[in-house]
Amino acid sequence: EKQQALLIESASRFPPPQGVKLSYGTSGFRADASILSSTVFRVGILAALRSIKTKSVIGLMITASHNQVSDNGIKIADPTGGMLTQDWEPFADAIANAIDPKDFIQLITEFVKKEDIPIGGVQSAEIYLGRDTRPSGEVLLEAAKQGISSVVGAVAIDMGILTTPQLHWMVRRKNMGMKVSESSYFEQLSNSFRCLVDLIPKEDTVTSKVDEKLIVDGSNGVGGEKLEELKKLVDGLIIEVRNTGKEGEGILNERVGADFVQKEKVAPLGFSSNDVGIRLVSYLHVHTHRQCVLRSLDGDADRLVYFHIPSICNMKIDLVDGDKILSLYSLFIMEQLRALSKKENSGMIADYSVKLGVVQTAYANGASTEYLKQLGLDIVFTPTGVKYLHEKAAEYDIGIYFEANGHGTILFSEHCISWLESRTNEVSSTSKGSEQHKAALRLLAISNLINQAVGDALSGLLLAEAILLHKGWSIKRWATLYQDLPSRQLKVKVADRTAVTTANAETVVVKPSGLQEAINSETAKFPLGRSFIRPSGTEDVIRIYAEASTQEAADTLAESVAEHAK
Ligand code: NG1
Ligand code: ZN
Repeated sequence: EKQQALLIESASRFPPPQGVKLSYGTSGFRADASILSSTVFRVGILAALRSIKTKSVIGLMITASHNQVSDNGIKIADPTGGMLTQDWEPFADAIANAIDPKDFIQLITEFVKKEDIPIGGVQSAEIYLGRDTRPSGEVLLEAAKQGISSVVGAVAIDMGILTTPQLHWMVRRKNMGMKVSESSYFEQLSNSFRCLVDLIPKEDTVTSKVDEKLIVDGSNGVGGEKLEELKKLVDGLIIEVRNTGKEGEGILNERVGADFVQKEKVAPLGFSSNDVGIRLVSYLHVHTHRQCVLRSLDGDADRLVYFHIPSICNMKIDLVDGDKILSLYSLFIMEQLRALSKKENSGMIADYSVKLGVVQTAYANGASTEYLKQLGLDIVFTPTGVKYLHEKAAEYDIGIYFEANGHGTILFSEHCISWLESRTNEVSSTSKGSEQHKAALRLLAISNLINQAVGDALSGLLLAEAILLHKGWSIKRWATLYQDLPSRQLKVKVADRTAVTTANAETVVVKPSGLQEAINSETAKFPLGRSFIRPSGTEDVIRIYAEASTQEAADTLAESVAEHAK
């Protein structure tokens, strides 16, 4: 009764927008920030219910990642730090779109009953709130707080401005019974990075000063700001952050960021031909690049791609995308596993074989898949969207997943971690310092460095850097692991993106009928041709991907497939 009254009263303050249908896509709700207050308020309620139901801390992140600055969005972190369970997505859609307040209340009442959620009981609810640097964040934060406090016994804790992966990391860690703060996040990353660097064989370190400097494109978002803080704790890397989002530096995600760099294959603003030969990085909410190597982060710092500008003559970039990051990680982890299973005289014997798996999507460059196959890896494909990749990767002892756009991470099973721990503890003093011992320590350090809740540009960057230092590789060397097949991505605006449905990890169009046949016949015209279309989960568009033996062929194929999709 009291609960109903509270909901009715608070809901009236946040009327839903008319004439828009919102859906909880691959990354929560996203839309123009001006229409989102009601949605965020309602997701606040959902988060509180989820917290009571799971008896755990739930995270609520206000961000629209690589979308333009006027957009915003909201997504939920489940108790493990992963994305909201898919079972609750229909409820999220239903309450976000309920116009009539009575329907809204009824939806909640029914759901609470169906899920048997003990509101007002002994179980309290705790929700961690985070937001990126978008100006609309503050107003939406307030809406979320009001949604949360309209559920009896629910408490919102504002964790401030954070990257998306930071918030997911905090939720995961809190639910593992550990203390949580931003400084513990930075410490864990920098300590485990140091650990990996200390384990680099000494004779190799001389050669490893290959790229002097790492220049990071912060996408004018939260990632740049956080990297500035993290870099103070990281020895052994010279990091320069550009597009930090400070006054006068430029606009969030406007011609900057990992999404821009990866899709457009051009250098972000703030990078010039003076950066030739540097390692550059770009992240979605952050990018990175290294002197003669660049990298790029994205708007909420959950994506990471590297690039470099090979020639002074033009600003064409050589992109080192998520697939290549995945390949670097896979290669290094395989090497450590191989070292671990070698029987030395140390008595340390690998008594179980670690199941290592790699997860990609249809966007993975065909050359990367070929390369990983040749390494002898087990590769599986899922639909686009981190939740699918993450779920699949969790089936392995060590599961590595990446989307081509730089979103990915590495998951270690509990069993694997305790096995590695026992490997490092049990060894006799004589085998300390053996190759096996070091390999186990490296794998443990990786498990601490990499954000196992969700893809994280900051931790992903440090891992890539540690491996490059270990191998003494420049970005150029890394880029030559394999040569990408030329590819092209296009999108077409459509009135109803749900008109297209797909199967087989989105590689085959099911509806409308006949479309797949048309795509097949276009694709067959090109050597090494591969093409697919799918509805975006985050925008009102159909996305087209094409790959072929030359850039011209990939472009032509993409355009002709796009014609069929219109
Ligand atoms: P959509 O809009 O569903 O293609 C995009 C990315 C996904 C994922 C989500 C969430 C591409 C082609 N798609 O999804 O991989 O990262 O955004 O951010 O890059
Ligand atoms: Zn993002």
